[in-house]
Amino acid sequence: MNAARRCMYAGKLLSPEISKGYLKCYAKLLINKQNRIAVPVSRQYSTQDVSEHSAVTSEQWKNYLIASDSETESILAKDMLVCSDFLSETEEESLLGEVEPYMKRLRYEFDHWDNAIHGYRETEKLKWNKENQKILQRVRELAFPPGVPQISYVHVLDISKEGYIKPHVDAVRFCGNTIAGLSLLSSCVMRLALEKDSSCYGDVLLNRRSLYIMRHKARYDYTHEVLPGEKSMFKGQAIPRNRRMSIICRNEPEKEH
Ligand SMILES: O=C(O)CCC(=O)C(=O)O
Repeated sequence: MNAARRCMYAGKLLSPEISKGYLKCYAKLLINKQNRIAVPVSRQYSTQDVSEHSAVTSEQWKNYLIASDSETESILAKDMLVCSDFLSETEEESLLGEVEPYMKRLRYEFDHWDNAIHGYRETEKLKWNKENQKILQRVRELAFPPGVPQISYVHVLDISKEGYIKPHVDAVRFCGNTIAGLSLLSSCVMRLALEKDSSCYGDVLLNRRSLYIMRHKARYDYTHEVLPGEKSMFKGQAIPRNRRMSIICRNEPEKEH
C-alpha cells in the first residue's frame, strides 16, 4: 500500500479505512482503564422483551444461559439473546474470506498496555463485498429496531487460541445500548457479571456461527468477558477454545455522551 495512504497511530500502520475505527477502540480502552465508565441512573430500558424479539423464542435461552441466581437469570434471558446457527458454513467462509487477508498481516498482541484483551488483533471495517453486506444487514435488522442510528464501521476482533477478554463494560461514549456479535472459527463461553457484585453472573454459550445480541441491562450493568481455554466450561462440560473471530455491530451512543 502506498505509504501516503497510511496513517500512523499508537505504533500501528493503518489504512485510512480502518484508522478512524482504531482511534475509537483506542479511546474505548483508555476509558475502561481509567474506570470512567458512567451509566446515568435515569437510563430508560426498552420495553421490548424476549417474547417480542424474533431472534429468540421464549425458553430458548435455557440452551445457552446458566446463571448464579434467578434474578440474574431473568435479566440475562431478556437482554442477552443468542441465535445459535445464525450463520451457515458458507456464510462463515465468506466473512472469513474477506477479513483474513488483512488480519493475517497483523500480529497478535499479548502485552497490551491496557491489558483488557490478551492475545488479540483487531480492525474496524467499513466496506464489505455484496454477499457479506447481506449477512451484516441480516444482523443489523435482527439486533436493532428500525431507525436506530448504527455505527457503520464493523469491529473485527480476532483472539488467538490462548487469547481471552477480561471483564469490562464497553464505554458509553462510543457505543449505544446494543452490541451484536457473530462468533467465527470457535465456540466460547462469555461470562456476564453484575458490575456492582460479580458474584451475580451468567455464563453464555456462544457456539461457532452464532449471533449474540447484548442489550440494555446486560450491556450497561454487567461486565462481559470471554473465558480463556482452561476456564471454558458450560454446564459442567468443557467448551474447547480455538482461535476465535468476532464480527461486531454496534449502534451509536446516546446523545448525552
Ligand atoms: O468478541 C466479542 O464477542 C466481544 C468483544 C468485546 O468484548 C469488545 O469488543 O468489547
